[in-house]
Amino acid sequence: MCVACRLEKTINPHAPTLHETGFGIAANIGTAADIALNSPVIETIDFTGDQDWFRITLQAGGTYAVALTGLTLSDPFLSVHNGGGTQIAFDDDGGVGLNAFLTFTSTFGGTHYLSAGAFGAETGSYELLITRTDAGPVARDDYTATTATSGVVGLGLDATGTIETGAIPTGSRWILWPGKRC
Ligand SMILES: [Ca+2]
Ligand SMILES: [Ca+2]
Repeated sequence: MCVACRLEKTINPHAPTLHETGFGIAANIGTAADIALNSPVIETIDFTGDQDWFRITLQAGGTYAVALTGLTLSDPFLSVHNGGGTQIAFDDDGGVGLNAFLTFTSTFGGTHYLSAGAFGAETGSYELLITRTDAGPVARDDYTATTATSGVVGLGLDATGTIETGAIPTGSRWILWPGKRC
């Protein structure tokens, strides 16, 4: 239990233990805490200067919105870091009031870190949320559903493809013919 919590418990044994919940979250790329898109995380800034880093894998070219909203924390501060821990974006008061909010477009695919912190000596609980704001990757059709298809399959040979979207229309018929396109 942290010093502040011990003091709080001494004064009021029934005080909530908000200060303990995020105490073990590292402020570096060694963090064991993860966050997923559209899944808000509630944790705490436990002491002056505390930062909680959350790991997430993002796609190159994706545009993301990150919101750090104070619950008992009155002045959140947010930053985004690349896989090596270098800061690539930050915000203090881009949200409502003193809350932090930013959008950024990832220039590379892979591990990123979101850092939840506070301005000055603030402590308290917060909610961190990341969402994707662009349409996401466009599904690429490997073979068309017309006679113009480039797909070829022969007897005794394997052919692979992916159903990227939608469904096979009702009444469709598949005909296999040696050495011919189907
Ligand atoms: Ca913490
Ligand atoms: Ca702020």
